[in-house]
Order: sequence, then C-alpha cells, then structure tokens
Amino acid sequence: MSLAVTVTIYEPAPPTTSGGLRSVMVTVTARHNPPFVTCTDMLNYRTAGESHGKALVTIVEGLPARVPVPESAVADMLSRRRRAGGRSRRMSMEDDSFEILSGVRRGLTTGSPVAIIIRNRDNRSSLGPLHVPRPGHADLAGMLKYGTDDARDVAERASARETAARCAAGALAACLLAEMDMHVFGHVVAIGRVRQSRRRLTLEQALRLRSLSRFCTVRPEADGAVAKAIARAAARGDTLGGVFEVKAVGLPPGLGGCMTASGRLDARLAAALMAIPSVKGVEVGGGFALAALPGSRVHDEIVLSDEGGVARSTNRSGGIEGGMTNGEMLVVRAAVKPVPTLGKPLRSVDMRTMKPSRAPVERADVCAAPAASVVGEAAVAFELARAARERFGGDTLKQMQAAMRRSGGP
Ligand code: EPS
Repeated sequence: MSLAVTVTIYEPAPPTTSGGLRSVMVTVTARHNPPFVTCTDMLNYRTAGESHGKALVTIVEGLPARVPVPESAVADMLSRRRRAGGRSRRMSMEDDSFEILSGVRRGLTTGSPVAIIIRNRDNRSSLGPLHVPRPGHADLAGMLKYGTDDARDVAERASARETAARCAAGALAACLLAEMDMHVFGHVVAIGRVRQSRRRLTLEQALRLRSLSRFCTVRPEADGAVAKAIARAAARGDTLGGVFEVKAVGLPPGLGGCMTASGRLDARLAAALMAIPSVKGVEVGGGFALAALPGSRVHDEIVLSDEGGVARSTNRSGGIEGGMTNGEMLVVRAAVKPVPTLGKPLRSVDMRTMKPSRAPVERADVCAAPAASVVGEAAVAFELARAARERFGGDTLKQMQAAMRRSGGP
C-alpha cells in the first residue's frame, strides 16, 4: 500500500535571502513488516527513593516490545546483590520483594515504560540528624552543597541502598541482551589484600562457581580466607574495599562509536561504573598496567581465522578499540574503596558547634565489594543494552534481532 503525503519542511536560509517553508510530496510505503526500523526512545532509566524511605522506584524507558521478562530474572539480580557477603544486619531485614507496575504484560514488555517498586522493610522516617560528617561519605560535601548542618537527607539518598533499583533496571537490560545472545557476568577478584588468582572458565562454569561463593567470586574454595579478612577488619572497627570484574560475551562489533566523545562505549561504561557508590577507579582490559609496556606487548594482533575471517590472538584491549566493541570479550574492572562508616571512627568536626568530634558509628556494611560486583554487572548490562538499542533500533525485539543479523553480528 502506498500513501502520498505532503510534508512542509523548513529550508535554511542561503547567505543572501531569508529562510522559508517549502512543501514537498513524499511517498510513504506502508507494509505489514516495515522495511525500516525506528527507535522512538533510547534506553534510559531513573530511580527514586531513600535508604530508609518507603520504597525504591525504577522507571526504564526505551525497551522494545515483546522482550520476555520473567520476574525471576529481576528477583535473581536483587537477591544476589542482597545476599552478597560483607553486608550489615540490614540485609537480613530486607527481602527486596518487588512489583512490576507497568510496561510488562503476560511476561513480555509492551514498549511502554517499565516501572518497578521495591519496598523497604526498614523504613524509619524517625532517623535523627547527622551533624558530624563521616570522612569518605557524601555527608560533608552534601552539607556544603545544600547549606545544612544535618547530613541526614544527603546520606539517605547517597546510600548504596539505591543500587537495588539500578539492579532492577540492569536485570531488564540483561533480559534484552540474552535474547540477542549477549551475556554479562560480574565477579569479585579481590577483597582487601585477598586476591583471587585467574582461572580460565566457560560462562557456564563461571556461573556455577559464583553461585557457590558467598562473596561473588569464582573461587568458592577461598571464601574462608575472605570471610576471615572481613571478620578481622570488623573486629578492629574497620572496613575493607575490593576489586570486581565484569565480562560480557557475544557482543557484535560496533557497539558504541568513535565519531563523537559521547558515543565511546568505554567512556560510557566507565561513567556507569564510577557512578556506583564507593567505586574509585575503572580499567578496561589490561588497563593501567598497559601504560608501562611497549606497544608491541600491548596491542592484539589481527590474524586470519580458520573460518576465513579475522581473529585476535590476545585480548589486552578488553574487547574495545576506538570506543567500539571489536567482537572480543568485554573485560572491565572497578576498584571499590572501603565503606566509610567505621566502627572505630576517624576524626571529623561537628558542623553545628564547629568543634572537633569523632565521626558517628552507625550500622553499616564492612565490605561492599561483593554487592558492588552485582551492581557493576547490572550497570554494564544497561550500557550494553543502550548501545545495542542505538545500533539496532527497532520497536520490537524481532526488529532488533533482524537488524543485528543484517549487520553481520553473530
Ligand atoms: C548503607 C548502609 C547500610 C547498608 C545500606 C547502605 O544500611 P543501614 O544504614 O540501614 O544499615 O545496608 O545498603 C542497603 C540497605 C542495600 O540494600 O544495599 C550506606 O550507608 O550506604
């Protein structure tokens, strides 16, 4: 079926005349399966909610229609984050039960925004003021920014509780990626000084091993050493940091871009990871270590593959060159600083009296790196899904899958 329509367009002014409107005739071909793909809303999410408020809310816009979203996918991501070792008693109080309020019908996305609510069990509105800022927390910077001597409102939003809502968004993104055979995997590689030695594993093996580890590592046999390190820190009134790694497989070449600064996928991944509370550093592939090596020992040689295409003999670039995926496995790592709320607190100042004081001791986690590894996985999944939406468009999952096949992706 063809349809003739008149469109009025604005013509930019040539240097000597004024601009004007002009009508042109265009023919629109309407078919059942349009040969073009559109992407009306790029993938985005927002969260609302405070640590001890009534609930956390996530709204995800821009998912294509008809993506299977089993509730178990969201439940699994939330429960992995909640159960990750090193947390405070708060984690046994919360159950992170959630409700999908919109955008999913009979287990499939409809294309409309997906809203998810996670109710807080510990929803005390009666928490007292916080006049002494904790070094390393958002307290002092937030007090100065908002012109207050009470950091409670700042701390309530800056709290890592909000990352539960990010995990819900990431779980939806992972559902979309899975339909395109892309899979994201986060795991802890170090807690304090306890480092996990590297291990070559298939995704299935890694998933199985991680499910056996309380600390989200692929070395469950080392859980004892990690637990000891965390318990020792807690007994000293101290906290620990760590490093997590996120890998992604099945990525087609060309996610992200090199034409604009904002298109670069490595920059976007770094921003998403740095936005996780307590993350102080991000590296891609060989990362900081590459800076000390000559180019000949850094760059991944391009060789002919058995299938007649090209392959890489190594993957020191971590799957990204020029801000785009190159078809290899994505490897990113993030450094998580120790939790700022200490049992044996550091020096600070009472902002009401301006007298020296010790930082307050509040219930808090001892080590957030295991939970952060789940949040990191969610964050990377979301950025990859966003980049895939940009590259493949589509109002429906099928259109997106077809566009990916046409692009020569796997
Ligand atoms: C947090 C402090 C702890 C954590 C909380 C983040 O909460 P509370 O002060 O109530 O003991 O448990 O994290 C979560 C509740 C969560 O779900 O991750 C902080 O100050 O950042």
